Amino acid sequence: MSVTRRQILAGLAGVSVLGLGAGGARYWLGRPEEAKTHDYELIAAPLDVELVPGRKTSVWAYGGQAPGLELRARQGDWLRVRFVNRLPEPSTIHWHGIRLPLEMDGVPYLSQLPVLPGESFDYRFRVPDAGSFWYHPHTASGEQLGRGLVGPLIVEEREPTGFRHERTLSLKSWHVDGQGVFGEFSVLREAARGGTPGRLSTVNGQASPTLELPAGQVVRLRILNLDNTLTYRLNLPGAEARVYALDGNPVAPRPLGREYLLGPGMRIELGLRVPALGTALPLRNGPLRLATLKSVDSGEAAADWPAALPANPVPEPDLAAATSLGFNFEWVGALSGNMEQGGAFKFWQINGQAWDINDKRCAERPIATLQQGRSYIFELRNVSQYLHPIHLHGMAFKVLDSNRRKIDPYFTDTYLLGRNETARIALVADNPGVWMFHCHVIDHMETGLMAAIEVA
Ligand SMILES: [Cu+2]
Repeated sequence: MSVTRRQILAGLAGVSVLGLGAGGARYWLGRPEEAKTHDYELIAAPLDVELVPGRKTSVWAYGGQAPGLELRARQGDWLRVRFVNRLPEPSTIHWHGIRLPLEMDGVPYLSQLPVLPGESFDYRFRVPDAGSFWYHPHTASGEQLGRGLVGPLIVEEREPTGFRHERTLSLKSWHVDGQGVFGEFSVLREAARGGTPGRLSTVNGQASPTLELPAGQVVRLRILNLDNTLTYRLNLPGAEARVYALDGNPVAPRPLGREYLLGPGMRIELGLRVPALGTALPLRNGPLRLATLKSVDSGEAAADWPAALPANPVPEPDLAAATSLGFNFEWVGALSGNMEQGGAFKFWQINGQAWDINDKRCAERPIATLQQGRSYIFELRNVSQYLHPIHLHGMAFKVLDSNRRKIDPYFTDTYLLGRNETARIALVADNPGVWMFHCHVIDHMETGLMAAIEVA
């Protein structure tokens, strides 16, 4: 049994689910009759966990874990998740990066009504692309994601890849004090800047854990940034690591280099050649250690670098025939005057329009309407000093170029737009509906930096 399979089983123990193993084989856990209607019963509920040693933190968990239960499906198959809300407030689940029909996208009042406490909702959709994705609410995001409602969704390739071992590393910082007590998820002065950071950094819910990896093997590390705010400056000094995929889409394998900026919502898949037995490598955010990767005996012959992962069936935009649209991401720079009426603060806007999270009808005013089947080029212009990981629902896009860095064009669902950067992305508008287009710094999204794009 591989390291991966053991971990999956350990992670699922005691939870009532039907899952897919790393090799694609189905196995049973829990009550078989439930499998007729869904693959997973995913319960969101309060849970006490120990984030700070000796202290209890009351988080909100998916499937009894925070970050949530790792969901797995096989490319091209259906994923059926019964979401059960045992939280004290309404919620939904959005499946970040999955190309699916609008009614499964989890956006309140657009895809579905919020799922009330005590209610459930069945999500059912096919997963067209293999890769590392994640799920989270699209309601009261600052608090709900902040309390722990974030989880990995791994879509396995249909055929075995060259990787025999893999690990998922979910990065999240928590807005807790030294006693493990939650403070504010959003502070106004921070929302108007880079967003409110958590103070306690964790990997898979543990502060600075030691992760054991098989010596001599090339391990697929799926690193997911599930944080509300932080852009991690990922680095693995002393390691032999290659990039295999970015945000759910394969790239031609290349050395990791000195560091990689992983913004909120973004993912990177690395091949890591695990060094000789007993070696410890730091995984770092800039100079800060996030985790220690320790090599342990695998009992297997040393492995070579796997081949590139197979490309996903994302439609190639027709650049010659594409229509260009410009999107400016700006700071509003004013405290809104409508606080007395219960309005939201607005610090950010796209093309002069700030999204109001309290206005259920914002989606009825799309910022752009795309003709179904046509190709488009978006020019994204960041007219601010802060980083904005720009995410589009419903469709993957191809990053073409940037005025600030050299780009090898690649497909993604989230692009980290640097300060004063202009980048061009392209897509085929092949998925009808009204799709959220927003910054994944949750503070930015909740104070204006969100819009709707219609495909009709
Ligand atoms: Cu932003």
